[in-house]
Amino acid sequence: MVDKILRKDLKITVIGLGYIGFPTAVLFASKGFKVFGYDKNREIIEKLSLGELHVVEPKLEQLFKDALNKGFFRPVNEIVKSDVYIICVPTPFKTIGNEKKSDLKYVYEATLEVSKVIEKNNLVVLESTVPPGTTADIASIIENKTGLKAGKDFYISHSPERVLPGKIVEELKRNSRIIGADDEYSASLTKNLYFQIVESEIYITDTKTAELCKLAENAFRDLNIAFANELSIISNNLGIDHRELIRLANKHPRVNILNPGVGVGGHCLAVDPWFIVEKDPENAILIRTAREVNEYKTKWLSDKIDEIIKSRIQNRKVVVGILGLTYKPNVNDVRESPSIKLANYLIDKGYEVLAHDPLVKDNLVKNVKNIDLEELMKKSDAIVITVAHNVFSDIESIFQKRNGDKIYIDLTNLTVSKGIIRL
Ligand code: SAJ
Repeated sequence: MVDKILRKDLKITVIGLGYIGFPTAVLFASKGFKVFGYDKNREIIEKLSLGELHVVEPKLEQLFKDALNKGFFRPVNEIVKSDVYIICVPTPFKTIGNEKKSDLKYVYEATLEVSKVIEKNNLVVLESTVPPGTTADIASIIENKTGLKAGKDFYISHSPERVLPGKIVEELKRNSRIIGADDEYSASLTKNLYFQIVESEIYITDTKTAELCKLAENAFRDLNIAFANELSIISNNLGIDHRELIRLANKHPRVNILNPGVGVGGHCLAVDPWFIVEKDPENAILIRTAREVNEYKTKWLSDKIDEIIKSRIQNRKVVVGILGLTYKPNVNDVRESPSIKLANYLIDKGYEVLAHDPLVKDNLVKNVKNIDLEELMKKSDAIVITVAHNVFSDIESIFQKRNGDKIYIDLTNLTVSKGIIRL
């Protein structure tokens, strides 16, 4: 197999063509491997077959078109026998009572698909973010279904991605990578394979450590953002500008406070820490609390906005316009978006909420109408900046050209002028 990797004479099937699987598949194809991109969503496969992208990321379009034209990348809706199977399916959470638990149904579905076609000496790599123990579980499933033995007849590893949406192609190449495997040959095969696309260090460990490592990275960031969010609430209650506070505190050589915001969204930070809580609920006290603080921040902002509006406008229906629907700036992803949660809190309080986000397609957000900026400015009594997209960098001058009878609120770092309330 190592020879085949070096000769690029290897068939790879990537299962799940989302934000991670698709760029990963395209990157392997761009290096000359024969890559089959498998997704059970037929719409994605049809689109890709026509040369159309469903994931917007810098540098991705050209790489994809080249790989498709040269025949190195083939979108498929049935799993194809290959040497390597890379599982990149989503791992959302499900809410059971007060608890949030990982929902591994897509991982298990993908494992069953692989079990149908896997042969001796093949390699399975699980890239999806999972609770510790999952790679060992899927190895057992494949063993039970096929009679093949992991580490002897077939090889298996966990290689969690670490890329930042908005910089996926660049970071897939540049970031170092962790590979977890429970036998030496699985580890060395995976390392040889990823060495073809990764230009940085590759570190080897066991599967459980690699699984927890990925979760710990995202929980670490979630916790740090929770600290900033909590500080912003305390500052507001004490009449202190948290931007000034954080700017000054960060002058200390060993302090680096992150930016408070509308809350924490996306399919990673808002989800992964719960997978640690699930494994040790008694002891994951800080990790759970950070999640709760970040969720509370959105609710707290909705109460604050309500208070501000009620102090200025009474006895009539108020329209709130929010600028930004995505979970963070300059991406088109709305999963777990705190801006949408904020919009829903405001709707629950009786406001009509309109939104403007040029990066989001209308049909992605069902409950909040996405209209153009001019119409939003005209129809809204209060305008709230929720996401600091680059396209909003001039928003302050647009506000200034308007008469002052509207309430302007900035939940980002975009504006500086008086007259705009910053929370
Ligand atoms: N956010 C803040 N304040 C900040 C930074 C972020 O409120 O100072 C918010 C963002 O607005 C967003 C959320 O946090 O709602 C998450 O954004 P992010 O840019 O921090 O991270 P993601 O979710 O886009 O990507 C993370 C990254 N993980 C880490 O930085 C540890 C990325 O490297 C991972 O590959 C990715 O999760 C993943 O796929 O797990």
